[in-house]
Amino acid sequence: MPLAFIALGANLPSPAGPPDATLAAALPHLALLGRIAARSSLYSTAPVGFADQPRFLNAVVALSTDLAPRVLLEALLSIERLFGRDRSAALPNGPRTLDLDLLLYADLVLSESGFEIPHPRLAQRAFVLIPLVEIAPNAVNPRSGLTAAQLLANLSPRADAGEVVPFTSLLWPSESDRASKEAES
Ligand code: PH2
Ligand code: MG
Ligand code: MG
Repeated sequence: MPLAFIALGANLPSPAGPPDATLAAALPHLALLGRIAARSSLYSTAPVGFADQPRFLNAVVALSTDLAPRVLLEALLSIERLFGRDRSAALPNGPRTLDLDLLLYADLVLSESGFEIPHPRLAQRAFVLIPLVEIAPNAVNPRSGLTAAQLLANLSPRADAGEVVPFTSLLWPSESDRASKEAES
């Protein structure tokens, strides 16, 4: 089954609650689209592109899926709408209740109007690369041939990449917490 990587982001409350509740509540919806093969931890990140807005929470999920790329994209947009995403008057790079971006889809390279894989800004964004490297350091961007870890290493010296710090939430247990809970029960 093809493996897709999806970036999750939020910086406004949604019907599910604050951003950590939104990202946690989005997971079962993503799981309906395939199998969640890996999930990064949560990161609190400085807004990139439009500074005067709340900090974001970001994460990355690896989804193994039989959905074709377009179908997957449409499904992601409909999950965004479920969580109150309103694109009507939205600023580019502005605040949002939930953003689900398709970063990579197997080794596919695709350029259509409004739909590009790999995600065109993947290599510039620490808030995407840090969680991606956490779960898949060797994932390759088929446009450049560089791995996620290489992209992050190239990005590090840049001041405009955005500050990223780990964020702890009871709604988003780390993969190691979950493993130890299972061992106890
Ligand atoms: N998303 C954007 C624009 N800026 N900044 C951070 N920190 N995190 C995001 O997810 C983000 C952003 C556009 O989608
Ligand atoms: Mg985005
Ligand atoms: Mg988006």
